Amino acid sequence: HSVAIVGAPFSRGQKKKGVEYGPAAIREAGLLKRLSRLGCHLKDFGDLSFTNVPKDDPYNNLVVYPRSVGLANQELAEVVSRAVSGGYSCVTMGGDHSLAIGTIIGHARHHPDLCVIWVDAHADINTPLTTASGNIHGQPLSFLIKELQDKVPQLPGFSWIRPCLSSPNIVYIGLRDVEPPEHFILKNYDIQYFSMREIDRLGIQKVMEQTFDRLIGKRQRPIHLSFDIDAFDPKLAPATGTPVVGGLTYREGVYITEEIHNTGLLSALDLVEVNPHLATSEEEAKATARLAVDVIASSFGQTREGGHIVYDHLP
Ligand code: DIR
Ligand code: MN
Ligand code: MN
Ligand code: MN
Repeated sequence: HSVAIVGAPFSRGQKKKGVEYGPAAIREAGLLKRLSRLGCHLKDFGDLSFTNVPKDDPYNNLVVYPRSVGLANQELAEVVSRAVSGGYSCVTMGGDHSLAIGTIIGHARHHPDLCVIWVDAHADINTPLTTASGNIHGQPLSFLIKELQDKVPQLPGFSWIRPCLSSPNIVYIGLRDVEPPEHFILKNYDIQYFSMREIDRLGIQKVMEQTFDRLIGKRQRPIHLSFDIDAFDPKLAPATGTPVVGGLTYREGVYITEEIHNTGLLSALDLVEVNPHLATSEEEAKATARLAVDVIASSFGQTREGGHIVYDHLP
């Protein structure tokens, strides 16, 4: 198993300082060692440094840093597509969730038939015209979904972007903070979601069964997992920009990633929105980063039951 590691210390998809330190925190929590111990062959692309865009005025007096987000994602897409073309599964550590624009487009250059599992408290599907916050990390999917493009204006810095996803090829897990225009889009474009309510009702096992039925039931395709750490309950992942009560338990989160590993189809993973500066203690920051490492490790084969090599003779 070959895994590429990309740090994307990018924060201009939202307004809070500190999410650019996510990659360093996840590295410090021991990501590379954990993946090596699982037998992954690693290629570390390091933490990218994105080109600074000065004088990046808001679009419509509202949507912040469009040129910075556009250019950083263009640079990131290049790296992800190189990694995936080289035969690696690509792990991107954020950074805020706007970077999924670049990772998914980069991934789709090599695997145009990919599907997306979006694990998040939020739907991240506002358009630049429906957004209330003006933050692009609440909008990435709007730029990627083909069926939505007549509703999405082109932002400055976004002219390179081509939508690469079809709405039936996305499934959400963990939603619990969806704005009215986003809910309208989910319903109107027939996008499948399992909110926290569906997890309560069905249990996480049935949720994963139905997720795979929808995405890979008819034919196998590469999976892009975009995992926002705020999908977890804030008690487990306090160091994040927009925590929402009532989130995933540790066991639900790990079950999701164990099942995704078991498909053998995981081809790219984003782990985003770890913001060590928003923790109220060092321990909170460390716990959130450790949780991110657990999510990534179980996506690449770490199991709770353990594992073994075949012994000739037990010592
Ligand atoms: C909100 C929050 N829906 C927005 N989104 C967040 O800004 O559009 N996404 N926090 O992760
Ligand atoms: Mn998100
Ligand atoms: Mn979120
Ligand atoms: Mn494996």
